[in-house]
Amino acid sequence: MKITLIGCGAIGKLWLATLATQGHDIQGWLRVAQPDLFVDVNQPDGHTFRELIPCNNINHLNSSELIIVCLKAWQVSDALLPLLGSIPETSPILLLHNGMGTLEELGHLRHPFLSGVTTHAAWQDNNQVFHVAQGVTHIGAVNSQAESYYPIADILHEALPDVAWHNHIEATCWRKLIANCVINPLTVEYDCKNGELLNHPEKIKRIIDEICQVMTAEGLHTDIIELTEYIYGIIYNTADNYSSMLQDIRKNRRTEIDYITGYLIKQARAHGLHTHENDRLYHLVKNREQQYDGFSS
Ligand code: KPL
Repeated sequence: MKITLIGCGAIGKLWLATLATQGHDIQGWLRVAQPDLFVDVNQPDGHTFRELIPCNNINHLNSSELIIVCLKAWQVSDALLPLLGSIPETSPILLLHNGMGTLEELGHLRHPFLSGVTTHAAWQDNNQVFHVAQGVTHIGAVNSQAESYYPIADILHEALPDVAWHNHIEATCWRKLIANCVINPLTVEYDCKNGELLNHPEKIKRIIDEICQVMTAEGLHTDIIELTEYIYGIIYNTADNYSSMLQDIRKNRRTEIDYITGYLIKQARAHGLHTHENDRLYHLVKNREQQYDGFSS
């Protein structure tokens, strides 16, 4: 399959490597155009992938059958809007990022759009990617044009298992949003690994209670006990990791707080709900961001 992958950070390179290994005709797309990119990925089982992947070829983009976007949430609309005219209108576009709210920024969607969340963990050091935790990627259609594209889940599953198709991806995205609303800003507050949050159960409870009220107002099914178990499951499974938000703060990079806690607060306001604990954490992270002189890329 002819695929363009926009955004070549750690998770993007993991998809480039695994899809190229499956024989797909894949290219990368970088903000600063380059003819190719050296992709060096180290898998947990010791397998390595070290190859040059072609990049930024407009003819390839014009005929790509699938576009995968692995950018940070705040980069999506600026990167994607100028490219939409060059992507065939029948080619699905899969957005894979933390947080919610990017679809609203894209306006009327003519292409089939898919949304997804992943629990794979990968980090990059000196251009070497380390795939440190196997996970699951959940994907699904966000507009009616995309509903018939469920076979993409099998294609992606062959490359980087597990991939699961969901008929109601919004509910799955909300679950990941809750995990991010709890773990990401709290790890910034305590400057700690995810696992250390087990010492702060009262704060975790307050955040989850507020989110459940918003989800109920949105008409989504919520079960506080089940959601709490799900969040603690993620904290245990990623106990030794630093959250992506804390990594961004430590590197003076813009965080995804506007699309995580910021999105939750916006939805709460629309229903006339107060979210005191989430408001506090939102301002804490925004203040930390403002302490840098400028964002580094
Ligand atoms: O997705 C994550 C992130 O760090 O952004 C979590 C689930 C919090 C794991 O670290």
